[in-house]
Amino acid sequence: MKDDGDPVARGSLTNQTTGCNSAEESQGWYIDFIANPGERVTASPLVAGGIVFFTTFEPDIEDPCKCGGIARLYAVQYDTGCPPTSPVLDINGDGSVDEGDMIGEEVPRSITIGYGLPSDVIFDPADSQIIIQTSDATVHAITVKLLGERIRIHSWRQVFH
Ligand SMILES: [Ca+2]
Repeated sequence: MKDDGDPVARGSLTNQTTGCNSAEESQGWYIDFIANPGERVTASPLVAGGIVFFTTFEPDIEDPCKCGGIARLYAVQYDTGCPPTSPVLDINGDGSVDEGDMIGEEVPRSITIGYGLPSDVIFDPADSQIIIQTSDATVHAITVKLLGERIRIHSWRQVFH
């Protein structure tokens, strides 16, 4: 979303619920989770290498009071909401990100990562992995390939309180 200080109406955003529409003239984009009843974002997103990563949780539709549900990871272009132009997530789990991580001719914008409420997304630049924990205590490490230059730590400073 382009924030110029004025309130943004839904009508001035591009609907990216299905497909990839041009977002050039709009003030941002949105995705409605209409394919999976109850699906919602419950944790903070992360932007890295032009991609916004965020998790969603779809409660168990049979018994919404149960603690379980489906956790998904989304990876879309941060400025348009469109799927990445080349594979970003290692969806077949072979440790590398390439054409084998496409579904047919398309780069998927989300994958199911497990069962339970997902945590915030954490990026591990040393191993190029997205780390997410689900409420069933499983830690999911998904290899990613970011667009552009590889992200690495150039320096750091330690702050004592
Ligand atoms: Ca792969």
